[in-house]
Amino acid sequence: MKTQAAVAFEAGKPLEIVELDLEGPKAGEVLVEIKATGICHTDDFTLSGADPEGLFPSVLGHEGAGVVVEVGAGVTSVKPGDHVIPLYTPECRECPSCLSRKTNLCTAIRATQGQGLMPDGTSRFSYKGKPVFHYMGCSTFSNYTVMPEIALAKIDSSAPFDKVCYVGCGVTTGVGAVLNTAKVEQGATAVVFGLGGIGLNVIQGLRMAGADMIIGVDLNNDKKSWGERFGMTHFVNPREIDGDIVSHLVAMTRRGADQIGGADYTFDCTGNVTVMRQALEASHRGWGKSVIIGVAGAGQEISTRPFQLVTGRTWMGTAFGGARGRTDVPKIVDWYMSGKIEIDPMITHTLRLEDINEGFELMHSGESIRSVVLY
Ligand code: NAD
Ligand code: AHE
Ligand code: ZN
Repeated sequence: MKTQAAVAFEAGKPLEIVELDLEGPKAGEVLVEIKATGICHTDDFTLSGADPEGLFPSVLGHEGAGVVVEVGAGVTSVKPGDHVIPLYTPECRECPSCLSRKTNLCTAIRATQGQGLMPDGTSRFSYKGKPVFHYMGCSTFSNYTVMPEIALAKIDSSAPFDKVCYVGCGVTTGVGAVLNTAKVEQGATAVVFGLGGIGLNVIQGLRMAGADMIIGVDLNNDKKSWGERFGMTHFVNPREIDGDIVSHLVAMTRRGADQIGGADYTFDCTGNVTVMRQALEASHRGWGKSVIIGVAGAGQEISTRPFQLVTGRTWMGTAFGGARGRTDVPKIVDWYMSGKIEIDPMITHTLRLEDINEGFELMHSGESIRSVVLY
């Protein structure tokens, strides 16, 4: 069949809207009509050429929602007409990682996914007879895509596609980082670096967990009101303080008899390795947990004095907020439907596929929180 798609032909170049050929689903695969897709900073990161796994030409996009059109042989968990969210972190429930119960990082198809291919080692997309790569196993910047069955979460069919597509990455990553990865408790103090599409969801997760003090850090002052909208209690622009950001945050979080300072939990939602170090060092001596969410480019490394860890801080990371997609994503959609979490205000822009490059520009200028493309 044919599908309209925004294709990344080359790193650093705008996406091009073209008609691709799409092969139907093979055994264990599912053809999905994508109804809406968010644009995440990670799509921009890969398009920029900074992703060591970036492949071109490819169909980017990993934050979608849609409807099952056709299933391949042996598919039993979804059927045509089901509403689904594609999962870049699948959940096979059979691999050693899934069975360990210690991680959400299913390994069943990770190798081929990283090569831009379906589990059988081939692509379903082609342009003028030449293969086009899949991306993160999802490729939601195409109106139709083929997904492995284990990478689809079946969701409430009354949930609006243009909102719950965001559960496919940003919402789950931010809220999950707080609830699944850091396991934040009531009354905690927290610092969130980077108040974009992920950071605001960390803030809403912290509010759900009952954190007392939620400090947001961003270089863009417009993000102050955004953070406050979701539960942030204090805002710091590192460019507008005297001295160093770590000392500033430690001073802000000084409480109790020992007056040591430092937050119980800190989160990097920027992808900047200098910020990642600041986040670790702004966490509390003895028990602070610092969670890396941001994705850093090829060749970037993090560093700190080992003393920071010797003295009890924990440096950790999270992918997809530690969520097991087929199990957790339908629950998060239900949280949205019952009003437990908010999504609507964060979808600041909706675009047509033809205008998808505008979504990247809005992200760069800091104007958008999330842009969503509607098919
Ligand atoms: P975004 O562009 O919407 O937001 C980034 C925010 O960080 C912006 O508000 C920006 O002003 C702020 N910022 C940039 N540099 C800063 C600095 N030095 N100090 C303070 N603030 C700064 O991006 P997003 O969609 O929220 O994604 C954030 C990061 O999370 C990206 O690196 C993305 O690739 C990553 N990500 C990771 C996962 C995961 O599973 N680990 C999932 C989704 C996104
Ligand atoms: N391919 C990159 C890393 C990209 C990355 O870290 N991706 C996150 C999801 S970001 C979603 O917006 C992730 O889930 N990672 C786990 C995984 O298995 O990819 C690189 O550096 O090579
Ligand atoms: Zn993402």
